[in-house]
Amino acid sequence: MFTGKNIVHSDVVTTATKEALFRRGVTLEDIAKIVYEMQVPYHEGLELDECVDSVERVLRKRELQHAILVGIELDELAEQGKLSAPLQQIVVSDEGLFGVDETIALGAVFTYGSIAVTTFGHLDKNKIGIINDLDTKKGNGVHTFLDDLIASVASCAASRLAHRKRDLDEAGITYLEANAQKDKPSPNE
Ligand SMILES: [Ca+2]
Repeated sequence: MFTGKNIVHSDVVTTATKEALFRRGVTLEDIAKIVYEMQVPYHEGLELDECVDSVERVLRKRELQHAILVGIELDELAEQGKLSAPLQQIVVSDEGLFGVDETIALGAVFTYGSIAVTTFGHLDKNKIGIINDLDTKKGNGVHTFLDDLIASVASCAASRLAHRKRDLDEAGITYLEANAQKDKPSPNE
């Protein structure tokens, strides 16, 4: 019978997700910088704060939260040598044919549509920002899942921004104007 007793509140999951990223040395700004790099060619007046905001919003999505919690947990257990053989060795060595890290991360981007999927594919091939930092820091902790999860969050946030830009275009305002309007006190204040 469904009693709701075993339900974890969304806020708890959101907090745990952000804490897991911070614990692994990843800030929202780190991810936002990737979003900025991916989207600035298409967005006149795009600001890093917009990208941070977009990252913050996609991190409220359960699909992403669950992927992040599962992936980071596996990285951490592998780091502590707590996985059983042969999975322990496969995760630690970030074996090229493993692919489950990418599958989990990719599974979380579908909710943001085709722009998120193609951005994820691009980031998988062209590691930029903190994804590249993690890649070059190999041997310094296990980040087999983390790099793909960051690509996933960045792709979703980039797609969200792209769609927002389209909405603004249709409303006849640019990012610059929208930002300026946001900074203005509302007439009722
Ligand atoms: Ca990986």
